[in-house]
Amino acid sequence: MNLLSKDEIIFNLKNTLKSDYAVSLDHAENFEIYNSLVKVVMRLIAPNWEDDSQERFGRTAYYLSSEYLMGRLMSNNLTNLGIEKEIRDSLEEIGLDYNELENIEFDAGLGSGGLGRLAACFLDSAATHHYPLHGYGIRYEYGIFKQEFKDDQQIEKADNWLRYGEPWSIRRESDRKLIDFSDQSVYAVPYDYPIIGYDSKVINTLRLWRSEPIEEFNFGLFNEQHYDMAMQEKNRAEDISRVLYPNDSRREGKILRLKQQYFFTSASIQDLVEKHLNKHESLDNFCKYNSLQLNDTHPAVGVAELLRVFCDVHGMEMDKALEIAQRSFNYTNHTIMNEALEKWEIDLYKEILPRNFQIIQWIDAKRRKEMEELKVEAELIESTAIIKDGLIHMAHLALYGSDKLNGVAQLHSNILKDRVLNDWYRVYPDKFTNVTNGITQRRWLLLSNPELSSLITRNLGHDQWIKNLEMISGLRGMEEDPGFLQEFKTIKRLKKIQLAKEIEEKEGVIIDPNSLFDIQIKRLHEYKRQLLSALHIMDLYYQIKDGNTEDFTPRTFIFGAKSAPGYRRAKGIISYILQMARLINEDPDTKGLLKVVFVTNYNVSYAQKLFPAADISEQISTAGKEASGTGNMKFMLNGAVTLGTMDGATVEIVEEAGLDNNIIFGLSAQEIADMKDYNPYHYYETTPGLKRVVDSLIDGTFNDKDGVLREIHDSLIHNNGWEGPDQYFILADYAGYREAQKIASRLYKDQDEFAKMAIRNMYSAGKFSSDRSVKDYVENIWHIDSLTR
Ligand code: NBG
Repeated sequence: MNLLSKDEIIFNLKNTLKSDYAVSLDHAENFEIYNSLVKVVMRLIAPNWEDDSQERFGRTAYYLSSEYLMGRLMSNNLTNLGIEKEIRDSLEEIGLDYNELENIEFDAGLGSGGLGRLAACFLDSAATHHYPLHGYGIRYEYGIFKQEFKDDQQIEKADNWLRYGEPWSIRRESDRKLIDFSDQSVYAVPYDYPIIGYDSKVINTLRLWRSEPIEEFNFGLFNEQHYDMAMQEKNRAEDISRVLYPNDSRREGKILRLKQQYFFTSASIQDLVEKHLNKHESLDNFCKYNSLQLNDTHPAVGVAELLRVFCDVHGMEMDKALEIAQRSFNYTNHTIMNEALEKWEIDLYKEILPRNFQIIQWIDAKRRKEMEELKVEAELIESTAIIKDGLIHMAHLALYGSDKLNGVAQLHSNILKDRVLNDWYRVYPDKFTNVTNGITQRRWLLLSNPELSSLITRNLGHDQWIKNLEMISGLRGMEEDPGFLQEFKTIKRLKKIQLAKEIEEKEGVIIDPNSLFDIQIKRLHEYKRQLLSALHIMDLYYQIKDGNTEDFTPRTFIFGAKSAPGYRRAKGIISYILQMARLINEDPDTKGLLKVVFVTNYNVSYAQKLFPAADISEQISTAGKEASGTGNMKFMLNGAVTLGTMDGATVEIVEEAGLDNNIIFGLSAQEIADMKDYNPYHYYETTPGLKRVVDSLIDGTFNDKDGVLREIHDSLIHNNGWEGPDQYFILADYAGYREAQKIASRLYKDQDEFAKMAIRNMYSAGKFSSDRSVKDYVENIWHIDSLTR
């Protein structure tokens, strides 16, 4: 890559400000400077990017995902290009502050949690290691909502992330695709984002589709002064890519979601077919050159859509097209929670996508016949049906249409085989495989924690861990070196001070960096059990009120989480924690002992400040429910001790870092599965401290205007007719959790020993790089070669 000198950077920046905004540096707004700077960088990478998007001769992998949680792009891209320092220095020279510009950038929040962040990590890893992997998704006009708190409740505001423009993407009008639904047609217009690897010559592409009307607006109606009606079609078209996960509590919302899925998947498949035919004579060898990864079931419509394009448009035989589909697609399952294993009502589906539905029917019939020929028992044929009980089972379509299915951690993959998809496993054992998730150490250590990164590099004597995280194990034993130990502790303290400052500014709460920072940051969901932690905090509070503070380790509990807007109980749990935080923080008796903070609008940028500052990483989901978790890996890499259950990838974390260096409690996945006639009431009555804290939900301690706290309370101990009590075994695990917390606070008293545990976690994190995950996909699923440059 041709790098620019400082003078050239300044010269180009000034010129861009002139040409694009007609302002000189002295009068420019920060966002104008930010946008212009990005444009300078875009010009720098253009030649390489063009080469890489033209190439695609060899076999290439494509990630189809409804979510990409990219976060901010500038610092990541500049670091990966190796020009962050030059840019900083250049800006300084003209009196500008890089950090201020950085704060101008909105997070690209086109995702809601781990699944979307994983997609972003994979793109980074593939580009870094020269693998041709491109992403396809939706360019939502508004990303994940902006969270605010009012009267101790979450409220959602539109995330207007495009307000200042979108300098990192290029709109490619000429590549637009026509998308037909039964009741409307729209254009899918692509916006391409460069995916810049670290110290890499390869630039991959994330292509996000925007939905636009065929006709801008109805001139005739406008002329007749029916202004709203004149814009109706335009709005309807744009609604398709308006927001991430529109509320689907009613039929209209469900239709919109289905349209979103078909919209981006159809556009992507049309695009791939076109690209393929530009290079090859026919579609016969499509599966030789293209590997399509279905990220969960959102793009599963693609199986039938590929058949439509191959057969209806290009005249291929259905049987042959299905065979090619089955060799092109692979499917990753990210959860065993029922609500995410998508099923569509036949009537709704048929109404919107009649042809796609016909094809699914054909596929399902074909599957039945094939299984009959294989002499599969009738019962299995029925249970694995794609269409049954009035519903289309998208996971089954994805499975049948794919070569491989993978879970995202060993335990999760085993649960898929043994329980959730056992019927499929019995028929197609060879489809099943595992790829344990990972995270990119570039964003989650190098960028988020430069201080720790530098300590690692200095002590290893090289920085190869940035591209090969396994190298970090070279620090094994360093915890016994007093100098290293001291430096680690100093850095941890520094990161805690930085976070405390951030929290004071943003949340108006003062926290003490000397206290133990216990952090739980993830989506709010009952299975993740933020409530378990909250109940225990009440327990500590009552202990303080009772005067039992001898030996008390001062602690700060930090939560960050968004709840789905329509998820009543999750919102109730947020409200409970917010009220509790106020009660505790305002009570003079807790001074110097206990603080609780629920950070507002938890997102990637906030996460980058939170992970490095943690002492304890809370990973306390009901065993068997968390498919993998990736936050657990980010904490580990930044030197935190996991306090958690044996769930998801935490099982593998403990395998790598040792049981002695983490604090594990609770029922195992097997024990939970074996739990018959679970009686939480018994625990409620007999577990020390439990009854009092559970009752704090309803005894008037907190405001329960809409009755949700009572509902949560009752759900813990009563059978409500449609579900058993305490679905997530909070009461059964309470004693274990309380004990684990005691152990944590005892361990923390010996600061050196605690830091040693944290360090052992850090240097054992090598396996959890997304570079390794991507290599696993490459070797076992995608079978692509790295590009030589
Ligand atoms: C999430 C799981 C996490 C997992 C990520 C990435 C969904 C549907 N699933 O445990 O809950 O780490 O996927 O695989 O978002």
